[in-house]
Amino acid sequence: MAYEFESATILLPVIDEIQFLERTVEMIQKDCDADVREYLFLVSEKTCPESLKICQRLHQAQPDRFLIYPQKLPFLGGALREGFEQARGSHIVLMATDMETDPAKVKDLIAEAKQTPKQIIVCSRWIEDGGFEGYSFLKWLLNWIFQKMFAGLYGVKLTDLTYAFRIYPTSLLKNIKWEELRHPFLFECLVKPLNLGIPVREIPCVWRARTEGKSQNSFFRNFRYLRIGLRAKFYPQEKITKQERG
Ligand SMILES: Nc1nc2c(ncn2[C@@H]2O[C@H](COP(=O)(O)OP(=O)(O)O)[C@@H](O)[C@H]2O)c(=O)[nH]1
Ligand SMILES: [Mg+2]
Repeated sequence: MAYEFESATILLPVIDEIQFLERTVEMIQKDCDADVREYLFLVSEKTCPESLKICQRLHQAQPDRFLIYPQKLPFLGGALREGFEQARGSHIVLMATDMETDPAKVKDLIAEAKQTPKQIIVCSRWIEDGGFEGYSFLKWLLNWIFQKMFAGLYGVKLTDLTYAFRIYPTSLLKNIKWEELRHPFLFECLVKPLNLGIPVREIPCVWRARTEGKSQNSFFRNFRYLRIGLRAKFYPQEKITKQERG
C-alpha cells in the first residue's frame, strides 16, 4: 500500500472534448503542475480527430509528461482500467475532460492526498459547498435515493459514491480485480475499496452539466450501477484483491 504522496498521474479519458480538454489541462498545470508525474490521455477509435490533435500536440511538446494511450478494452471502464496499469505516479486522479469534474479542485484533491496518502479522497456534490447545476430533477432525486441506499448498505457516512472525481493510491487500484467495462465501473471503483475497509474522505465540488460534446452514458444504464453495488458488498476480500493468500 501507499506510503506517501510523491506525484499524481492524471487520467484523462477523451471522446469529443476539444476546448474543454485544453482548459482542463491548462487549469491543472496552472494550479499544481509540479505535483503531476504525467497526464495520460485515454483515447479510443471513438475519439474525434480534433480532440486527438490536441493530445498529439501536447505529447509532441513534452513526450514524457503527456502520454497518449489507445485503449484496447472497450468503453470508459475499460479505458480507466488500462490507465491504472500504465500509471507511474504514487496516486491517480480520476476525472473527466468535459468540465463536469471542475479542474480547479484537482489541487485540493492532491493537497488532501498529501495529508492522508493511504486514503481515497472523493468529491461530493451533496455536502455544503457542493451541488448540481443543470441536472434534471428526476436524476437529482434518484441520485439522492441511490446515495442513501448504498451508504446505508456499506455502513459509511459518505454522501456521494458515484461522482467519479477522486484521488487514489495507485497501488490500491492496481491490486483490485475489476469487472465492469462501462460507466458502472465508476461505482465499482469505490465500492470495492469500501468492502476492503479503505478509508474514504469527501471534499465538496459543484457538478456543472457540460456545454461541449455529449455524454456516452445513457439514463437507463444507470440502473446497472445497482448490480455491481449489491454484488461487491458481499464478495469475500480474496475475490476483490489480486494477491494470492498465503
Ligand atoms: N477513452 C474513453 N473515454 C470515454 C469513454 N466514454 C466516456 N469517456 C470520457 O469519460 C468522461 C466521462 O464520460 P461521460 O460520457 O461524460 O459520462 P457522464 O458524465 O457520466 O455522462 C468524458 O470526458 C468522456 O469523454 C470511452 O469509451 N473511452
Ligand atoms: Mg460527463
